[in-house]
Amino acid sequence: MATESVKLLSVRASPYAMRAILALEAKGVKYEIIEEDLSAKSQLLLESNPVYKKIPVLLHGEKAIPDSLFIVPYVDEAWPEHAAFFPKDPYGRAMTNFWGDFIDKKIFQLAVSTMKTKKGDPNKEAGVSELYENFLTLENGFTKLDAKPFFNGATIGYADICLAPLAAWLPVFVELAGIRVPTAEKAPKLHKFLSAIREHPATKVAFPDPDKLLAYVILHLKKTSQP
Ligand SMILES: N[C@@H](CCC(=O)N[C@@H](CS)C(=O)NCC(=O)O)C(=O)O
Repeated sequence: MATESVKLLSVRASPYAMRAILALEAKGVKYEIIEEDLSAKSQLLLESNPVYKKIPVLLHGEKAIPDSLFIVPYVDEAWPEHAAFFPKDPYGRAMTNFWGDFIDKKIFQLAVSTMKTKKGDPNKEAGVSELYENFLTLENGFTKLDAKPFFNGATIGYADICLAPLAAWLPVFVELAGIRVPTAEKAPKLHKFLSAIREHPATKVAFPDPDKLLAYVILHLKKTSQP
């Protein structure tokens, strides 16, 4: 089945699409990117993710797999011949899923909603403070899972792929949400992770140019913000 065509409905700036690209790159899969315009969604997107109508969607032959959180494990299982994204033992798998979920909800979803909150709104500062605490909690997770430098060990796995787009988006979150990240003294493992992920060959493909990313997000927020 891994010989069927592989296409990804994507948006270059999306951290969720970046996860799907990182997974495909890490597994050495050949794929084609179909760039979506979210202001005029294609019929293909509407049909392949009829529930949420969001990117990314992985098209593998006739199958459509929506959502980065499901695409990454799917890629892991569909191409088992390359380094696995999950540990084999049940506890390691459960904890990898746990931290992946934490990263998605407590880092990305919170950072995005904080970024979209208007300056002066008390929820903005509350979001910034909560994120700071969540980074410290994540540092604890790195320690518990004995990350070196990745949660998955020497090769990237599920939780790493969930977190990796932070390396691309951090300047955007700092600029537009004013988020604060604990220093390297307070969160050495997080900083080590971010350096290692920036050096990972898959990120060279998955991450857009930082200036272009910031310009895109500013424009997108202007277009979508309420008058
Ligand atoms: N939980 C989803 C989130 C995907 C998501 O929010 N995609 C955004 C782009 S970054 C989207 O397609 N938005 C279009 C819309 O909301 O209509 C995932 O991890 O893939």
